[in-house]
Amino acid sequence: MSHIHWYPGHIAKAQKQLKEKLNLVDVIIEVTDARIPYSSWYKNTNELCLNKPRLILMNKSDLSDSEYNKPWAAFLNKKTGCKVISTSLSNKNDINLIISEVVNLSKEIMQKRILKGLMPRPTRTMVIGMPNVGKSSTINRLVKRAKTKTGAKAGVTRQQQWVRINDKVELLDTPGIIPTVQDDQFQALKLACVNSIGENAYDSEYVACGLIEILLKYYNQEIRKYYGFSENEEINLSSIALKKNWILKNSIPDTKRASLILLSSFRDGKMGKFTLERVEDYDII
Ligand SMILES: Nc1nc2c(ncn2[C@@H]2O[C@H](COP(=O)(O)OP(=O)(O)O)[C@@H](O)[C@H]2O)c(=O)[nH]1
Ligand SMILES: [Mg+2]
Repeated sequence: MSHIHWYPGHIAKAQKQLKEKLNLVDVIIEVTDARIPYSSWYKNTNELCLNKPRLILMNKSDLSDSEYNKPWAAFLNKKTGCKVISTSLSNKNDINLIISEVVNLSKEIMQKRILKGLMPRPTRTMVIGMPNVGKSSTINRLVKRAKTKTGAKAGVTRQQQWVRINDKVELLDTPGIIPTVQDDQFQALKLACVNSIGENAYDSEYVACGLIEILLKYYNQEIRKYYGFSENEEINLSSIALKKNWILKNSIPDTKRASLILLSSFRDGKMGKFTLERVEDYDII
């Protein structure tokens, strides 16, 4: 039985819309979540992206365990051949890096245009990724950069849905959503943990139990400390609810409440900086 449900009809439509947009660009910026680099990276992107040059961002790296950012960047680079960088809302420098990487990645295409006798033009790029990984935030940050750099010049205002970031780069101002088409339930569970899956597709207690299991595997000490459990106490939704004194009528522990608060504390980094996946578990080929 599967616990997290997919809607194949929506997926086909979303994929078609995404392909139409991808046709318009030279370079693709794919955003993933640094806490689950494997599960938030779309495995068929090479095909979906028509083999166009692509920059992969491991975003929300302010919430991930910094020890694992580099190994995961190396892993994704090995699997895709793409440049991979860690980014986050709190890192102001990464926007410049994104822009310069996009320019770098388009050099060959621009050279070819010139050889064909075509007019030089700015590199066109767009941001894609699964839900909630930070696509809109990344677009907003890029667009803000555009204002400060080119605001005073004439002729660089918005034209249709393209935003001129600088004289070399134009950005499509809406993201491409990669439908979370996953038949792997463990991957789906981790996507639910980072809020990348609609909340009505799963039961919060099921997802929270899965998250507890992963956290106990990799961050046992930290979780015990966070909730105040000793070495040999069992940690589950009931024991957390009891500890917090979240009790329903008839003295039943409020496991629903425990699950919702656990998920939100994990998602906003209150519990700590955690990465839920390890390269060793996937680096088999
Ligand atoms: N901590 C943290 N939160 C982020 C980061 N990037 C985006 N977010 C938050 O994640 C949520 C989803 O971001 P959004 O850009 O709307 O994701 P989208 O669905 O991919 O467009 C929002 O609450 C953002 O504020 C980041 O680098 N760090
Ligand atoms: Mg968005």
